[in-house]
Amino acid sequence: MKTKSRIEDLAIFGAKPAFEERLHVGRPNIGHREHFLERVNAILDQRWLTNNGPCVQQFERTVAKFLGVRHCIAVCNATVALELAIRALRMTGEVIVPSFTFVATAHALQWQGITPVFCDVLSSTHSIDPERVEASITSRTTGIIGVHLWGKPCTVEALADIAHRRGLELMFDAAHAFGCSHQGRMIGNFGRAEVFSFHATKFLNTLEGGAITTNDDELAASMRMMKNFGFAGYDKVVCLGTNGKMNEISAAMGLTGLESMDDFIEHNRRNYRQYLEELENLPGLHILLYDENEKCNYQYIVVEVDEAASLLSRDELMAVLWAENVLARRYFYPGCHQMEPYASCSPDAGANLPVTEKLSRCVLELPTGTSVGFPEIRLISHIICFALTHSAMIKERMGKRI
Ligand code: T4K
Repeated sequence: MKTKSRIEDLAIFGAKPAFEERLHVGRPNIGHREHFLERVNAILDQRWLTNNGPCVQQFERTVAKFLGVRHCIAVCNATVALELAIRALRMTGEVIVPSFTFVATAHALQWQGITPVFCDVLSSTHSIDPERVEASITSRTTGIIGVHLWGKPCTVEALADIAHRRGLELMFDAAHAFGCSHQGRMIGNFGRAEVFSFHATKFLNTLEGGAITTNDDELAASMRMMKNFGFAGYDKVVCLGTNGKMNEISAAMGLTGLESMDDFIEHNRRNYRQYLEELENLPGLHILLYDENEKCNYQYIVVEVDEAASLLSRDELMAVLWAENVLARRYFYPGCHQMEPYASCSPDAGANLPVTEKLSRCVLELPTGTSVGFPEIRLISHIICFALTHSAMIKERMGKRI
């Protein structure tokens, strides 16, 4: 059997993986290539490459319409978008964020001299736990940043209630959540502002890119100026700004991806359902479920490997997958609180973050997206099933290598 012979050749036992055969997490979704190239040609013909050009304007209008939000401000990446929104909301002192997120969420605060206060997450959704948020508020707290991790919405209402009662700003890192909804309303409309990432690895990509969305006219105007050095017209700078502009080629990629979004979702949903079918009933393995009554982008296949019930640990399973050229990833490991500069500032932070600590030890992200289909998922699932049913042999061979 093909899977068996591949497994017997595990690279951890000495075989060399063929680079071009690797199955990655995060392979970009690429829309209609010809449409993209036509747009690029038009951009080159017009010789308008950046600085709020026609493609960026069209991209912003299209995204705002799709999300049903008043303003979309396209930016060069989501990290800068977070920095802009945080500054425009005048957050200072301490801001409460989850530690179980990509480190950019925390860095966007620290970069501006604001202390990210790490808060634990809910084990059900992997998003920030409102009860823990409330307990983390101090006299220095000015805001909360929720992260809709994996495109699964935060408990938005509970967070809004806390922000309202305690006089705090609330915004969301929606880097993973383009095309997702919460109670029928598109993500992009919650809090004072929301930030999307259009990085190559995201559901919708602009190569590199991001956007801030808001229904607040004043806030939008201020962020627009900030992303363009603080210019409020020719020769007139009215505030401290930066260069956060999206370029035209990126916007062209975004417009092209938007045309194919329904296909991306359908493909991702098929992949998700196949993984559910193939991996169901394996001891100690849980796939994070999406609420199919909401709009989802299904961009992430997130597996929890239960340390107590599984026959292999998450890291052992990952080693087997990597040996078989399946580059599953430990997102988000370790938690931000264990990364610098945060670990040195608060070496004991983990004591208050038991769910984060557990998730960072047990979560594994598997390849999906439009570059992965039925045969790849079948192969990945077979490798996982084989590994779990031959765990003793795998452990023994791994032990011998050490
Ligand atoms: N907030 C959250 C919650 C985020 O997840 C992120 C980004 C941000 C904020 C900040 O957004 P941006 O400022 O980036 O717009 C990757 C991405 O670089 C990062 O955007 C993403 N989150 C994070 C979760 O993943 P790395 O360091 O893990 O990337 P890397 O180079 O290891 O690539 C990841 C996988 O994607 C690999 O398997 C290879 C594959 N890949 C990657 C690229 C760039 C491709 O197949 N093709 C490609 O072109 O951070």
